[in-house]
Amino acid sequence: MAPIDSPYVPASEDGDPAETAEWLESLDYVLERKGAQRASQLLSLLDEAAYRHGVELPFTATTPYINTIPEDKQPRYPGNRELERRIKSIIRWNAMAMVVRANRDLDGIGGHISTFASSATLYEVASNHFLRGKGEAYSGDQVYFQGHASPGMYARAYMEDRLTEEELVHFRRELSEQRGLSSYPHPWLMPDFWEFPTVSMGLAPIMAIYQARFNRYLSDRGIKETSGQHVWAFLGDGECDEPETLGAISLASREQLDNLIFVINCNLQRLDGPVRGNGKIIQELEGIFRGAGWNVIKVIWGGDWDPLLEQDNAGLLARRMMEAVDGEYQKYVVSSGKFIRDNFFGKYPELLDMVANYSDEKLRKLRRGGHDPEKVYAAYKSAVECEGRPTVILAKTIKGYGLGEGGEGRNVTHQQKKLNEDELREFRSRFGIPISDERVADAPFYRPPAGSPEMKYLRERREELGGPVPCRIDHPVKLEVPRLSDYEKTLSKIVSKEDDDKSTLATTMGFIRLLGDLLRDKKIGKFIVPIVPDESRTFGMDGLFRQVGIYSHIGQIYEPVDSDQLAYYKEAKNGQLLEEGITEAGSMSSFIAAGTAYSTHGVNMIPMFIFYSMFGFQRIGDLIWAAADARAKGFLLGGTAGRTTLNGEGLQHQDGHSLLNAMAFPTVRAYDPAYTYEIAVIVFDGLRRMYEDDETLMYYLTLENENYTMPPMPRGVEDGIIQGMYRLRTEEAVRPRAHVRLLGSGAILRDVLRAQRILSEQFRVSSDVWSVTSYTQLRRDAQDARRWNMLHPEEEPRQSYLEQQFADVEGPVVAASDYVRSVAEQIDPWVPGGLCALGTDGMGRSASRAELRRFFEVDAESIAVAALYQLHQRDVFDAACVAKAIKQLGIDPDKPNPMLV
Ligand SMILES: Cc1ncc(C[n+]2csc(CCOP(=O)(O)OP(=O)(O)O)c2C)c(N)n1
Ligand SMILES: [Mg+2]
Repeated sequence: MAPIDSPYVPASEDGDPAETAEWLESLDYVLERKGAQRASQLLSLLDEAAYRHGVELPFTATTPYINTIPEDKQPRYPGNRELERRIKSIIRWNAMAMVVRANRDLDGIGGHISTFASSATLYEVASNHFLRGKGEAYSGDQVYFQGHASPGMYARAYMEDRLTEEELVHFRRELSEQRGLSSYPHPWLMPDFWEFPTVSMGLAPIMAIYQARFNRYLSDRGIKETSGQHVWAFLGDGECDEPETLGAISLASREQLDNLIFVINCNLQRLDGPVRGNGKIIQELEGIFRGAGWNVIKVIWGGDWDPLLEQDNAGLLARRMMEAVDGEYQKYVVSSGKFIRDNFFGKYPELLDMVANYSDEKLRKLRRGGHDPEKVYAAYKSAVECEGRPTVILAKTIKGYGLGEGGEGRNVTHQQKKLNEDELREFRSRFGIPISDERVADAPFYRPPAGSPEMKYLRERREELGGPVPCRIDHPVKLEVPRLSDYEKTLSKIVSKEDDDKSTLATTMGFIRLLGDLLRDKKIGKFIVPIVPDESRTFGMDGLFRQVGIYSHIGQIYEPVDSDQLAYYKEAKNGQLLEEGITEAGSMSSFIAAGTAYSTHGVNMIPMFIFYSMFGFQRIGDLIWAAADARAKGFLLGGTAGRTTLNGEGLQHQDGHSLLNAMAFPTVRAYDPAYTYEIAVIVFDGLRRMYEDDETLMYYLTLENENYTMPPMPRGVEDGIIQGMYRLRTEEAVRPRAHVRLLGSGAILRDVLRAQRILSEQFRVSSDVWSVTSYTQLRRDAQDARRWNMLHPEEEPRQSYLEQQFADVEGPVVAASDYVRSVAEQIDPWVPGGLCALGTDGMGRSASRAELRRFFEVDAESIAVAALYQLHQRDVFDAACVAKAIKQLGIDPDKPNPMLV
């Protein structure tokens, strides 16, 4: 039987060895005389001829379980191995000590030792020879560090004199007076250090892919030359189970992103145990990445295996390597040399002979590729030199390497945070750290003296590579932006024509027209990055195809089917629109790359990502959270918003809660505008705050697809629109019986206005109607004022914007929106007597808008009834009066509660 997951027939099963030998000799001859290229050509011709004759070759997505780069193709190691080893050992020690001490000082504070222990060589070779700093022109590499390996990054920064001992002592003490080091890579907490948040697994790889593509975009559009920059993503093998990790890899090969390198630390373990105990994660990943067109480099065995592989003419060792599964490889880590001899080599007598003169100790110490700097260097060099394809390096390592009894290779190692005195001593001795027996129990940090060869070497290497990594540049990058007053003409294009009932439009169209004009703006036009996941036509933005072009690195090599049309599908190398296809996660990753370009590239880019609002915060909320952590700026536009406004699509499309999700994101200002002028005001406010005033924000605007009359902007409402509400219309009833306050948002504002008329005409109730653009902003401001007042009880209390607005008007407050009631209920604590919120709680339905609004009880009639009931509760109306109104307005009092059906 062939070895598992290998298409190769082992020599032992060969039916005609003499014939095989002849063929192999011919191959040797060609290789010797004509070289590898000719051999490859002949083999592919043979392959093709065999195929034509109906010979079925097994599908080979994988190669044998040995290193991709053979020993004789390994370049010379350019560094000082001995100094690098000493530096690495010290970094290992400090990283471990940092976690151990943090947990001694505060039990349960957490941290990870074993992840970096397994990947120290991967990082150190990269840091000494490859990862380039930003230099003077933001010209360096962009590096995504595996989140759980952060202690190693801090330990190196300490060696590089970028962090102090005090800071190391305060690892994970982010609230201490002395700056504490953040648990994981969080630019939000360490804005001059970390660039990319990575700890939510699976996000780093997809963000890295789109970052690499965005770098190309910047070059292709002539905005910034990025051709010398690489994007590196250091990942875990367990992390590859996240759908986001592998979900976008075909984009990277399709776009020929040879500026992208994945380094997957294959320590064969994740948190609970083996990643693939019964299989081999490296082979599985190789097959996937090769299938997707990546350059795959496997770094499985260290150099001390080379002499054994050299002798392996019959391929028996390679076969045995392929046979053993990861669960067994993990077991060898914790086993004696004798066990390895008996169990691994002992399977075949020939292999036992091969290692007959190896001591047990030597067998136990045979290294894995990811712990061998020469093998790792060879892989990196080959990766940066690879052209036309992205590279993934699959490096086999040991989780918890060097921790010995303290966790090396054990299933519990991921959670290991404490070492006892013996384990510390053992670790110290194994890595030769100059700390005495007396002091070792305290786990002191160690840094060689300033003028020592280690410190000199370290500094020189980083200088040569252009500066420190990781490093985030935190200077403001200003961009002058236009004002709304410069856009009077646009404003007139997005409101309805007076005296023309047919002049209606949807807020989506209003936004798209504004975007069309902004893209022509001399100050900011070229920096806007419109991003759309295959919904341009839904949002009516297909006109942009022609206006700015769809970005494609290779341009357009076909004549588009609609080339005779005005808005034809124009792809271009300098295209501006990122038409991402159906991937909200990919689009969000592009948003992050563009929205952080001010710090990664020193140029303000303005992403405007428009998507189905249902598939935004709900579906890719974790990426939006990462964007907030990364201090991204830009506009998120939730199209087809509103549970009843997007009426025909049914419950999986109808968004009635993205605003509820959005409220939890501190840097997101979320708005639910009703009119196009509100959109314009919000967009210009955002442009100024983010790009001129350097506020770290993202804007979320819901956009709706219901056409209605868009009135011109009344005077003096701009501030209210931005703060979250303004009074739109007051209607005094004839001989009024009462007064109410009605709040409306989005498309439901029109039902609120209709309710105002019903109340006045049919029930003699006067009212004020307010357009509420953002309950969340109102609440944040009100909360802030309340908190300040509480903490400053002796001072003149502050009044929030919301309280100021309500100061001079009376009456109950009824709010209605196309979102769940909790969105409006956010302001309840500041409404005297409480707020009655109507909303669209429940599962959506496909029906007419009118039917849906009645179903969810947010139509004008339902709003009027709610207002009357509020008045009844305040003894203005009696119960019979409300019951009569319910009847009069045609509402079925026994209809089912929409929240439950
Ligand atoms: C999305 C997400 N889910 C779960 C976790 C919790 N978690 C942290 S590390 C880890 C295991 C990591 O395994 P691997 O990717 O193999 O990394 P290693 O530490 O082995 O290098 C898990 C499950 C997380 N950080 N992110
Ligand atoms: Mg792992």
